[in-house]
Amino acid sequence: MVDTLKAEALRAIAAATDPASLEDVRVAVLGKKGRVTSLMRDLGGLDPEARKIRGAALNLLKTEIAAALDARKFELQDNALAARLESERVDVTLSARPTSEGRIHPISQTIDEITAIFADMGFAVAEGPDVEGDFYNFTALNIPPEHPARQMHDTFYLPDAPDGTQRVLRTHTSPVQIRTMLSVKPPIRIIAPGRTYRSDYDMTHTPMFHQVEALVVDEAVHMGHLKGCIVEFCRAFFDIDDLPVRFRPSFFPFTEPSAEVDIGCMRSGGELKIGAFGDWLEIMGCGMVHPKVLANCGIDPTRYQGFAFGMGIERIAMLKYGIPDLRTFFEADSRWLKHYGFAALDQPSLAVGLSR
Ligand code: 2NM
Repeated sequence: MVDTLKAEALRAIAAATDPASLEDVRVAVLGKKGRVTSLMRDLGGLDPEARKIRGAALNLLKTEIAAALDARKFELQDNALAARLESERVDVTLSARPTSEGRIHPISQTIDEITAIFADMGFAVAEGPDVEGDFYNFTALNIPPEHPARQMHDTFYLPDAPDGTQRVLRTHTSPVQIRTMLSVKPPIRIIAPGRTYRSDYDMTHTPMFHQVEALVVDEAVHMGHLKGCIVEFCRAFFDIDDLPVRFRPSFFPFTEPSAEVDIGCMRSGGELKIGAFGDWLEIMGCGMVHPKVLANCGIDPTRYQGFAFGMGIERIAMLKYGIPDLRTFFEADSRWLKHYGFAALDQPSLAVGLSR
């Protein structure tokens, strides 16, 4: 009788799959009206000797069933926790995968790459206004009043400022260098990326385009520093360690001496291969800052020298990324951007790679 009850109770306990059905089993066996409880009550009708033996057996049964109920209760709790952990599983080591269709524009990407290279050489980024005064855009740069760059058909002139000064849309980012030289003492090491404007529109010119210019001013700065800096930049930007770089004498009003910089390439069958020997491709202008420009900015040219260079961002982006048509940069064509654009999370860095 006790053995059958024990076997039935243990089977029911094992069969309970949740806390509620396990509680039902406990009530049916050990509860006030449970089967063990009622057997206990029946003990009163037995003679003392039999009562002692049966009482001991029932107590043992009760203890064993209570232990089995406890064990099953913990087992069910463990199972429930394991199921919950499994269903709420999160792989925290999984990197984020952007679902958006958004892309970084090749101009932004190229500016970020140039910034990463110069930041590594110790340059800071400087900015200035798109609407400039004639002094910062021309006069301080030693560009004379009759210079062709000042002509109506090259420069966008704006109505005069209230104080009578002539306003223009900056035709280069050099006014940022002028503002920097006027406001901070050497040593200076900056790059100035940004929008520039010229009244020109054909296959290879748009009225708004982007430039980055660099300026270094310190004591004992010379042409060797300029050449080393530019060669280093070109090789890092195009990711070609032995990229041929050539300096050709040139003229700018704001530098003396001045040079144009070419990189080696090969043209064959409509294809352009950068880094090969054979042909040359012009990619920027440079020079030692003209003593008059330093003096215009309150820097003593007998104590300080500087070098500067500038390049068009669309042009070098087209060369690096094989973009054939300048005007497509400004068409806001989402198919073009999907093809030539860059993933938002791939930030250019010299440590990880400029462009992946
Ligand atoms: C170029 C080429 C050569 C240049 C010069 C200066 C300043 F302000 F320091 F005089 N800024 N940028 C410079 C020199 C720019 O771009 C083709």
